[in-house]
Amino acid sequence: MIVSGTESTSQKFIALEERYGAHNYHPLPVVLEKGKGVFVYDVDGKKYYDFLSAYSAVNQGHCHPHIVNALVNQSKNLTLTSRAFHNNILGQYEEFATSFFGYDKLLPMNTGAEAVETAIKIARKWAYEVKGVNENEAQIVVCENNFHGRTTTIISFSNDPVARDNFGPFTRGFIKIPYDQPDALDEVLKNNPNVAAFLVEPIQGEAGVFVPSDDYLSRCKAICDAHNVLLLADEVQTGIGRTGRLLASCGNCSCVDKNCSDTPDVKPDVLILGKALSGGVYPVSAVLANDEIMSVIKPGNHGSTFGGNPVAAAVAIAALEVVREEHLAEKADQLGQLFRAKMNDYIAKSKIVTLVRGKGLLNAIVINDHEDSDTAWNICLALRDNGLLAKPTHGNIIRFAPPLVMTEAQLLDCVSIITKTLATFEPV
Ligand code: IF1
Repeated sequence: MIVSGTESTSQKFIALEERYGAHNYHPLPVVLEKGKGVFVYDVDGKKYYDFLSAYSAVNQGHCHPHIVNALVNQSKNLTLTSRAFHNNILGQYEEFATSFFGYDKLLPMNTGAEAVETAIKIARKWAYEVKGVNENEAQIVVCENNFHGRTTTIISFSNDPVARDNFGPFTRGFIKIPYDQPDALDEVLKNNPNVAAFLVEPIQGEAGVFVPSDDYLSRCKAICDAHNVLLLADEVQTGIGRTGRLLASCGNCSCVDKNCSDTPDVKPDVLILGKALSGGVYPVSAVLANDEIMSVIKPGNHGSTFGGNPVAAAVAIAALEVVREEHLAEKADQLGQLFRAKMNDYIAKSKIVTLVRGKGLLNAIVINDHEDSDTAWNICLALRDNGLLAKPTHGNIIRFAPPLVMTEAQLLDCVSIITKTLATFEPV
């Protein structure tokens, strides 16, 4: 339980945000001041397991020394040149990351939403200049319940009223189909020669960690190929080890782990990365594609003041080195299987939890209550009191996504915190 001293120190910082910050979030009431590996500490020194990892940005663990060193060292030398001049790190990073993920070229940006926007722009330009679609008629197919970011174009094809309402007028040129239904994609592409691309999350994160059928992406890729349509994979949340593979789509990446057999490999035409590309140390995102596609972008077509800056480039190299050297994809795979097995043991005798789903260390439990109930929120408050931080996604789903640097003993400790907490919510 929280002692009154804790409450008052935290309350002071919460009140400042409440008074001076825009109210665009409803955070769990906990004020953090330090992070190390799988742990975060609040302003009173209370220690928590982080089971959100900043929405999968902190896959490498908080303040990973190798990544922080890269940040500190690079920031003493050169932080920003803009792209008006070259810098000596960007090319090294581009060489490193293209070989890491198996693409010809990389376009550097800062946030996930910017990378998604970049992919959309590349796909449209490709449609006009390579595929031969008439000007302004290109369409992009997206999925129901997608989450790709917060820009005006991206929310134009969201179906979350909270993210969308009263932000119109919206960008045209998007067609929505149900997720995990390749036949729906086939139907749209058969009837529409103006489709440039299909934009998809390999697992829908915000929708509640919705894992599609094993062959979903490979079937979508085949359908796209048959209709000369680009597959744009948004791996901002699923990429970089989170789901037990380097990428959730995984095609032809340099991922040499042996866990790639359950889902067929798919190489997206355009790969969108963010979040853990920097280990959460700095905003770094990227779009990767082969030359036939990326070459539609010419000087002046696209860019960003901070995109590809030396600090971002140095940090991203270090963050990817950690993923490879610490075998984080393999760890996520093994720990994820253990986590779901332990949760299923609990669920077998639970009334409050109906199921656990996910892949690697991107998992969610579904609470046996209606969507607008506050049970999931109350469980998260109790988890906080018991030393573990997680956040509901929708009223009745709790996402569990710890840093991938967790040990098996720590994971079992977390399972014990979670199950003991859940037990206090079981009906008597
Ligand atoms: C927030 C969710 C997660 C993403 C995918 C692009 C972006 C995201 C698949 C944009 C961002 C974030 C943003 C964050 C909450 C979070 C989130 F719950 F909203 F859906 F992770 F699950 N593609 N996801 O998941 O990346 O521009 O934010 O760097 O507070 O909005 P960004």
